[in-house]
Amino acid sequence: MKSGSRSRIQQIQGQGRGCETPAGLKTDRADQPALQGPGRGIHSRGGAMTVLAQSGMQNTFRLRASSEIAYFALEIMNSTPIRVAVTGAAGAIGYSLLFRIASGEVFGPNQPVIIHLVDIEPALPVLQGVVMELEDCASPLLKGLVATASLEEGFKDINWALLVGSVSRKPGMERKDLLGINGKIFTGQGQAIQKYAAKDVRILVVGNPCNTNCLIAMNAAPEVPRDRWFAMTRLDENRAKTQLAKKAGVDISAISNLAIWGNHSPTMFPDFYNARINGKPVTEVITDESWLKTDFVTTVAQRGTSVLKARGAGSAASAANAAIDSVKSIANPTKAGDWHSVCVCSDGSYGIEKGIICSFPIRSNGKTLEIVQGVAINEFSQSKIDATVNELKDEKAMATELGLLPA
Ligand code: NAX
Repeated sequence: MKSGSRSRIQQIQGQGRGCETPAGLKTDRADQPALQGPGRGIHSRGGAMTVLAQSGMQNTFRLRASSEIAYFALEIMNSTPIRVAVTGAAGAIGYSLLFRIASGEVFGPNQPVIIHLVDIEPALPVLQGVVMELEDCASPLLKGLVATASLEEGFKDINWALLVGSVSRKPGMERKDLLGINGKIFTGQGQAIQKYAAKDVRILVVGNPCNTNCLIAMNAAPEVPRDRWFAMTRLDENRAKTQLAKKAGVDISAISNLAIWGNHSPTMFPDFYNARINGKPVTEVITDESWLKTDFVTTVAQRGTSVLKARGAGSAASAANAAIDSVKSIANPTKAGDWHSVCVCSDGSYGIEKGIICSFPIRSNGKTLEIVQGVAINEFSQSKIDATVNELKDEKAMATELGLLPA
């Protein structure tokens, strides 16, 4: 791929300038000076609607149709669409992800989106088919599509980047070879994000090796704050929760506080000691500790391989689902007392090397994330965390040796 080449195959722009209210009333900024801030420009074509009051909720207005006696409470959309880039958009995970973004499931039912579908040049014909299908969903929230192999177009003004695209490991390929190929991709994408993305951009890396790819991209974009970079271990968390729920014979919603520590790889540690089932420690409900330490950890670690063997293809729908869960958990406040798993730039918590992208127990206040402090770690857990963190340090050393990270 020649980055920066203009290879856009389709662009639907300009639709995000107004918004349709649920009553089908067209809004238009150009002739509506009265309202400022989110939701500005709300009026009917003939000016029949008047804004009576703005409720405590952002973008919720109480409206009255002057032609009618009744009062209506209408929830209206944000007038400004956010731009979301998905790389590897022609791939399997992309196909499971894009339609859910367009439907409003990820960013909410009132948030219009413009999706940037980014892939390499040879994938553009396939991408064109994906674009057609997205259009054919007729989602009222989808305000534009940009399908491109150009990093400039792909990342221009984006608020979220979901970096899924990467090259899969081929038979006979060493881990270092894979890192060499994918590392270069993430260097270019990091630089492009710094140059072209919106100031509030947040980035979730899914493409493997996702922790180190994220580290490489983050280092290639020193002006993008480090707390905006995330890599995905949510699929491991979801897999672990399912195994615990099945073993305990409880509903999945009974499982909480399940943190994945370390690298998204078979070395990751699903921390069953601190997880809870209906508020009780897992070890009080599942008393077979040996099962937890062996079968459970191994099943979660090998789940991707098991899916691959059974399906003849890697986890795609569950991976897309985990990406959606990750974004929602980052962007919305965490339920009281709970936490979730996402890889963030280590601040040295729990003695984990500062600056590496590592999975921790995380809480969000909807704007910023914090690594949960004071989680108890016993000898077994510590040995597991050390092993997975050592693997991250090895990958970092490898990337440094390959010139993908500063020495
Ligand atoms: P596919 O092979 O189906 O799709 C990959 C797509 O990426 C292709 O369309 C390809 O053309 C595109 N691509 C390659 N280089 C690119 C570049 N430089 N810029 C933009 N696009 C590029 O793979 P898929 O099943 O979608 O998996 C994508 C990635 O997710 C893989 O690296 C995979 O290992 C990783 N996964 C990560 C998971 C996680 O939990 N973090 C779980 C699932 C998955 O294994």
